[in-house]
Amino acid sequence: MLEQKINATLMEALIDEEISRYWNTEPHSASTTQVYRALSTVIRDLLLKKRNTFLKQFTKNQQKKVYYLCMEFLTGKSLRNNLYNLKIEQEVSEALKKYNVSLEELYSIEKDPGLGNGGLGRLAACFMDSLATGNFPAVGFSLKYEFGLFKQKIIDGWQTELPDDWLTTSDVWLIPRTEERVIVKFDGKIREEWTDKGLKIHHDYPTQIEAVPYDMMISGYDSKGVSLLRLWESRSLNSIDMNLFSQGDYLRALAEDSLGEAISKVLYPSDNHYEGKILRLKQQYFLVSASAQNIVKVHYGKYNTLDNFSQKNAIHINDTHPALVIPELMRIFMDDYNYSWDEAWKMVVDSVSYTNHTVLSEALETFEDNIIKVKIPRIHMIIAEIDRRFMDEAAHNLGDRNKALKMSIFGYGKINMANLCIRGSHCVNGVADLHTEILKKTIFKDFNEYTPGKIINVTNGITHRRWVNQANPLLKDLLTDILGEEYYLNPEKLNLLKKYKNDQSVLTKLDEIKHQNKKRVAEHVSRQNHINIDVDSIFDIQAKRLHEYKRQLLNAMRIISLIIDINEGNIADIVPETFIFAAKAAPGYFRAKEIIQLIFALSDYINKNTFVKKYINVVFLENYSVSLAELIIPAGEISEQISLAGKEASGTGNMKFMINGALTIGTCDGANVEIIKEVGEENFFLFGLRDHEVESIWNHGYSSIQYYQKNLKLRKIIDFLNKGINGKSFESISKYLLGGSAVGDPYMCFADFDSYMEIHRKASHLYYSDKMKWNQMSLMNIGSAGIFSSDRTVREYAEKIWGLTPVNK
Ligand code: 4GP
Repeated sequence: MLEQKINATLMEALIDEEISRYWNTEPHSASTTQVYRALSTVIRDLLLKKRNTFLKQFTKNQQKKVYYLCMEFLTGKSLRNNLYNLKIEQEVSEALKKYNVSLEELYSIEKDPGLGNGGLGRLAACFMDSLATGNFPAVGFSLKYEFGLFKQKIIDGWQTELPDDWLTTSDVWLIPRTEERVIVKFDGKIREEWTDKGLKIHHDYPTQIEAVPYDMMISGYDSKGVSLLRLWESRSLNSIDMNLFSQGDYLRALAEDSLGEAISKVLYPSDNHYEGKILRLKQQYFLVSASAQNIVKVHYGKYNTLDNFSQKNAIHINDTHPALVIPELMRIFMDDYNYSWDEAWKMVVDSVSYTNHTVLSEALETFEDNIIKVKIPRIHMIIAEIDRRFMDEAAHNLGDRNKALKMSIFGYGKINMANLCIRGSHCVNGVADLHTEILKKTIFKDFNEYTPGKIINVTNGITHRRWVNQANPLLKDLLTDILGEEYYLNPEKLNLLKKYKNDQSVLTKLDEIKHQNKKRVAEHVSRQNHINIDVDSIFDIQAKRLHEYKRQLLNAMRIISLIIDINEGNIADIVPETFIFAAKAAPGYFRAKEIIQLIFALSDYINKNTFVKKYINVVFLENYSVSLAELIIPAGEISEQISLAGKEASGTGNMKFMINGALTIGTCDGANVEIIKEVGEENFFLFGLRDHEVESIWNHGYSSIQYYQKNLKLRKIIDFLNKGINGKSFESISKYLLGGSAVGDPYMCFADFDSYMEIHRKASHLYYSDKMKWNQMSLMNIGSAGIFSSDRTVREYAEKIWGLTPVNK
């Protein structure tokens, strides 16, 4: 697909040229970092060329484009993904011999751009890959955070956060587009003037911040498509006050500068959680204003009118964070291009769509009405007018103003961003069947009744090319031997693997691959944690953000129960198990940090206790990231997907483990429900309360004490926590579980405990008594995972939401 077919000789020439151009040195004396930078620059420029060719084509066809707005894109490393997708790993590897360096070495020096927290940001990155692969014209918009998600260091069991300076290597992938910078304006006062042409808005903007775009290219696999990820950097426009500077007041002269730059300084480190901070509001408005200005300018430049704006642009808001694009587009259409309210509103609603990623109340965004009024007064005016019109219309249609008020964007002095998103979009989607049903029944019930059909489901997906083919090359080789390469672009073809479920040689090979992947992880654990783990024991992994609702604590409770049994000599049911955890907690989330501390203490306890260690072991891997996930997921045998039913919107880790052959121990939550449907309940270890049971128990007043009193194992766990581990008491966790002033155990670990213990017994018994059956179930999971590819997900978005067609169709 490259204009010039890449071979090793050409590659060498291109790398040489970069080395000599940048460092004026001979190829043989270039350092590894220099070779990394030279190679990455070559690939970046190839992709840029390819994107330009792709752009020409869809521009010529006057095709619709999708703009995907998201505060997070957790892309993972670029070099390997791009070489893989361009299908030139072999040629590059060959070329690198000249520089005495291997591809693996180069891959390892690249830093993960941590521009996201977890599921939501990783999903956005998978979409960019699948959109490019499907030849869909797509642009992602986000911020160029100078510091991505913090680096996690565990010191004495406690998570500490260190800055993540990802730009020191990965800046090489960014192409500055200073000429396309725009101005984002804050603060000021508005004056309205009625003229013979209508209302004129006068606005003084004392704070003006420059938004400078940096472009990152994301290659499709074996396709013409290249997605563009445009990251905005904030710079103060009046970068330095020359008056103050010449008077010698350097610090004050520069202070102005740092205010502007603060906007894109750091990623908010929270997942599924929201805080109404002014800086966050500024980040959000900065992102949407810069992006909307850019979109409109490109459109106008091409068509010389905005009348056809919604036919040519789909604008997607990923979660409510970019919600302000709705009033911002209204502002641009009305104030800058003189459209009437009704015309502008139609253009906005027809082009905008919105995805919800969570039903957790603490994650649903609201901002103080007053903050918006002061910081972005014109936007506040427009939101108020959107709401006024909406309330009049809904009150009229429903014949009941109070009912209409339940959908209002304003309430209790706050602006409800989800209500703004639903009102301003033509389509709203949830991310898994169950999640969408819950949205329709609960938080978006009134909207669903008011505009039936507007809320739809599109189940999440992952790019299997990164999560299997790159992360698990041994499995890729086996699948390719059996199925050929067709599944790379048609993941549904993985289905054909099921024909081999009784083929002993395939099952044995799957077993060997898992073993090799476990060895890789064991080596990493020995290097990082100085712990030796038993590669013949079952690997049970829970890797995801640390959150109460995800219930790492339930997993830890089971480990404690096993320790107690082993110490008491009740070992009849005990089998060797290795528990691997990886998780970051939001820095201010005390309970989550405490749970990390508990897991760490358990690991420490076991590694000091040779008797317990004979049976089980626990490791906590620091600094969970895309790269670490790529290492550990292929080694998973049990995938822990144990959120309290009704709380996890979808999950995508569940899909990544499944496609790598892990069996899931999971609740009926999020996309687990669809995984069960695909793979069959017989190939899934299902446990726990269903979402309606959770709701009913909760509504009747959940009391963890009642479970505690009836259950000896729970009582012993609480005693263990109170007694402390290696001298550290965990009484505060036992209090949290038993309650006091607040409801104890709010995520119902006690209610699901027995069922969780039982399903684990079943799983580990099977693992040790009938490994072939286990491998067969593993094969069925891989074979059923095709539908969870993000290629399918983006096709559904394109058809059902964006009205987007691929180039050349
Ligand atoms: C996450 C959800 O928690 C997860 O279930 C889902 O798979 C993912 O989005 C992608 O849709 N939500 C967040 C968040 O990351 O910050 O709300």
